[in-house]
Formats: sequence, structure tokens, C-alpha cells
Amino acid sequence: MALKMKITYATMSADNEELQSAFDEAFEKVKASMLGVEVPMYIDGEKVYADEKSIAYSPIDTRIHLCTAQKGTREHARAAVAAAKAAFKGWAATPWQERVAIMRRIAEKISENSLELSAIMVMEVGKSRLEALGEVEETADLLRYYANAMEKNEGYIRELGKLSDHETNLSVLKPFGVWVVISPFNFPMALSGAPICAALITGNTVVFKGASSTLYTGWKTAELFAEAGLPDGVFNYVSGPGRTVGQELQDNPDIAGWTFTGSYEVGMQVARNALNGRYPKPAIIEMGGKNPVLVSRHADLDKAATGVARSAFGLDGQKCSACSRVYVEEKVYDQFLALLLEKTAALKVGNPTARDAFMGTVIDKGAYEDYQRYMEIARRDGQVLFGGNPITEGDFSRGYYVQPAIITGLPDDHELVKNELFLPILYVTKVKNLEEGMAKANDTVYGLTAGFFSEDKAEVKWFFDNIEAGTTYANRRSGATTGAWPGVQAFGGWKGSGMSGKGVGGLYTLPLYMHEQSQTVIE
Ligand code: UN1
Repeated sequence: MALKMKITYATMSADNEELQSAFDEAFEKVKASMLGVEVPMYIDGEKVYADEKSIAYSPIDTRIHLCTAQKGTREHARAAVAAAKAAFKGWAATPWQERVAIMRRIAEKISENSLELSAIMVMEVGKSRLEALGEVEETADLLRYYANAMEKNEGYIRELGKLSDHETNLSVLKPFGVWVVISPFNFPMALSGAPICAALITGNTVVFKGASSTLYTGWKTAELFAEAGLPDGVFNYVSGPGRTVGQELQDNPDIAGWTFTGSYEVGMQVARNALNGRYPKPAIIEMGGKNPVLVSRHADLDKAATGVARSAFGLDGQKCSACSRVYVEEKVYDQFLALLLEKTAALKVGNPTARDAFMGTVIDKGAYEDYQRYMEIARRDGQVLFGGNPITEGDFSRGYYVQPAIITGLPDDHELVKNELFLPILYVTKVKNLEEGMAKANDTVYGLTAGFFSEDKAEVKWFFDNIEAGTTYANRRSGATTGAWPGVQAFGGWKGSGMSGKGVGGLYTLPLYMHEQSQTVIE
């Protein structure tokens, strides 16, 4: 069953009956017949099974067996790179229009299957159904956006100027070769599907490895490309430990480039590794954030509090785009805080398969324990204004449920103020004026997203002029710092948040996957 309505993070509403009942139906189907299955790897056009397996369980209820996946080895990763290398010449020579047509078909298939894909994702990531539906449709739109971009730019083959009548000069963007895509758990489909598509549509061949906590969605994403009619070896999927499979996907000399999305620490390693061979190679690195919001005394405070609560606690704070620091002008601090506490108290934490849950679970035991450890530190060094405990009554004891937490009273250089926590923990503090707030907002290694609330137009301009971040928003109630949409916001970070300086789903994404050849012919 396919949905007729247009879904985005910002337009979905929990009281949409058609959407809710369609999801209920898909969820029943997934529960009845799609859990506990074995999922393969995909190498050189074949499904491949390893000797060792990983069993994936749900963070909602750790008794639920999601799937059995392959614990691949270094040899599997090597075979995948070799297959991608062998397939490269043929794929690069395939007319770009054919590549575009294949990606458009995959986008349609994603939209047709969006309910089931979302239901699996809800079970595996613990995100709410609206977040999951939004992500699946975002993936389809990213593919469509890249297909349109290839067409608009005529395959990136463009005529340049002439110095005489007897010459033609072309700029041709060409693919690099074997492209490795490594993606995180929080947006396991969008942050895999988009770079896989970007690499393939521009003529690279791909080896994809998803996150080890989202093995089911990793395969469901891979399956879309595996079944798309691509020549053998053009797309490959491996799963397995980072120290073997992941390491081979950094070390193998036949790799031409990488898209890595994940933590700052690992991203920096992948970036350094890209310089380790005989020549430097391209790496598109998308890392974390410690995303600030500034609230002016001229803000609509209801809008500000709603936007902040949604961006801090949606997906349990496990978005690199999540809001994690708020600087409020002191004149309106008490009023803003009262509203923020009210909005946060109204957010429902619950089983994410249910209709009304806004927050579900954190991803795994490690994140659950980190949350408790950070909250102990917050209690010791500052004050907790809201929440801060795991939720363990009844069925909640079977999964990794936690309350949203709001904390304050920490020094500016405190680890909870500086480090990306990737959890629903929001730091709030007052500042004397906007200048002080801006200085604090920018005093970070990160520069991914940022938000501002003020009804004064000159202040809004001042914010954009001064904030050091790649994806910025003013006065957004649906999400102060989250919810970028392909073709609407280019999503990418500055400084320690990203290396290319260009956003995903934006005007300049595809050229990152190609090198330029200038072709001059004199007649
Ligand atoms: C992420 O936050 O990890 O802007 C990726 C957003 C979404 C996802 C970004 N498009 O919140």
C-alpha cells in the first residue's frame, strides 16, 4: 500500500488518521512476517553469507529478534572492493541518463514501500513513526533531487570559452572509481541512500557498510540498490566488525574515495586516512554537532520554546542536527524557561510503535548507560531543571527509555557543554545580550546547525552574518535546528562538523563525487 500525501518532517502531524492507520497496518504485517529473518551481504551481484552471524534485537524491547545478519570478514570487504573495481569502467561509460533513470525507479520503490520500511526502522532505531516515515520519504526525495541535479547540469559536461575559432573546450566531470559509503545508525536509510545514490549517479561504483546497530535497515536499504538492475559489482554491501571490515574499507588501495557520516573522532581518522596512500584521495566527511539556539528578547517565546523542545528531544536527541545548547537573553530567560518546561513536559515518551509517542528509545545499552552517567555529572556540577532519569516502569523496563533532560549552571568549558552527547540532554543558560550569546554559540569545534528566534528583521540578518554553522534557521517552530529537507535546505557543517563545506541535498553535492577534466581540441 502506498501513501498519496506528501510527507516531510515539518508537515506531518500526529492526528493524520490516514497516515496513522496505514502505518498500523504495515506495522502488523512487519510483526507477523518480517521479523527474525536472516539478511545477507551483497557482493558482485550475489547474496553472500558469512560463517559467523550477528543477531540484532530491538531497543524497544530487547526480547524482539529483528534479524540475523552476516558478520563479514576482511576477505568479504576485499572481494567487494575488487568487484566494484572491475565494474567501474563499464558503469562510468554508461550514459548518465541511464543512471538517472535507475535512481528514479529506486526513489519510486522507496515511496511505494515507505510504510513497511518505516515500521522496520521504528523497531530497529526506536524512533517515532513520524520520524521514520519522514526519513524514508527524505531518502526518496534525496534520490529524486540528485536525479534532477544530473539533468539540470546536463551530466556535468559543459562547454567553456574559446581563444580561437578552431577549438572546442569542454569541462567534463568524471567519477573517481570505487566509492566507500559508511553511515550511522540515527538516519540509517537517508544517510546511506543519499551518498550511495550520489556516488552511483555520477558513475562511481560503491561498497556500502551501514552501522552495526542498524543491520536490518542497512540491508533493506542495500536491497533497493541490489534489486535495481545494476550490472554486477556496481553496488556492493558488506556488514561486519569495524576493526576488520571497516578497517579494510579504509586501507584498501583500490578505494578511490569515501563518504563517512558519524562521529567527530572517527571522521577525523577517515579524513587523515585519505592522505595515507601514494596520493591524496577525496573524502566527504559529515561529523557531529553541538548545535546552539539563541533566543532574543524580541523573540516569539512560544515559537522558540516549541522549536527548541522539538529539536532537542526528537529522535531522543540522537540527531547530529539536534539542538543541545540554548542561550537566552536574560530579560526573557524566566519566561522562556517556563514555556520550555511546559512544552517538554507535554512531549510523550512511549513505545515508538504507538501513535502518540514523540520520543521512543535511545539506540542501545551503551547510550542508555551514557545518559545515566552524564546525568550524574550534571547533578554533581550543575542543576537539573527537568527529567534526567531512565524510565523503567512496566514494559518500559524491557527497552532503553529515558526522560528528556534540561540542565543548567555549568561552566562554559564543561564537558557537557562542549562535547556532543547524542542524547536528549539540553543545556540552557542566560546571557546578558545577543553578542555574548553569539560568542558562546560559536565557541565550539563544531559548526553544523544553529537556530535563532527574534521577530526583529535586523537581528535575524545579524544572526546569519555572524553564526559559524552550515545549516541555519530563524524562527522555525517545527524544529529550531532539525528537519532539513533535500532541495529546501542543503545540510552540511563547517569546522569540525564537515570537511567539504557543501551540504547534502544541495546545489553543490554531486560535483564532490567527481573530478574535472578540461578537454581542449584544436581543429
Ligand atoms: C542528522 O541529524 O544526523 O536535518 C542528519 C535533519 C535531518 C537529518 C540530518 N535531515 O534533522
